[in-house]
Amino acid sequence: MKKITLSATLAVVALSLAATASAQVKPEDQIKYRKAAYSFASWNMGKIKTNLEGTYNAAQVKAAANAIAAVANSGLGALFGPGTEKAIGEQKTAVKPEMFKQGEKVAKLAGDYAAASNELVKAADTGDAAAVKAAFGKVGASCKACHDDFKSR
Ligand code: ASC
Repeated sequence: MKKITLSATLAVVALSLAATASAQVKPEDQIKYRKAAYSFASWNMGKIKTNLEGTYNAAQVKAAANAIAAVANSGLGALFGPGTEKAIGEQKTAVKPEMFKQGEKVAKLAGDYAAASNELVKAADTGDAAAVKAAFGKVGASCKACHDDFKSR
């Protein structure tokens, strides 16, 4: 039997709850909201990167880390409902349709992203730039892991 981490298990639960939640949001809005969520997380990643490369402002890093964790823990699976595997009118998506057939893998990736983001918050709370740098790298790696498999262009 395969060993499943707690965060992956929680992500599976989140995905099954997501099926209910996604029914309440129009497919084109699911695409719109998930793109907005990842763009917002990306903006916050950029702020942390700038802090690590220049003057470290602990309050700004904490705020950014919390924003990223909020996105990662928000149950994003709800925004990958049926019909959202390709563009709907003007609402484009870079998701690869294969993502919708690999639930277990996606749950693991989503769980890793949430776990890494939660560690980033803990590191940011310490105010230790070196700890933030390490945790930030792990969050970036969790973003990349999903992009490598499931993001086109
Ligand atoms: C970011 C950002 C991403 C990820 C990815 C990591 O800061 O916007 O999409 O990190 O580039 O490889």
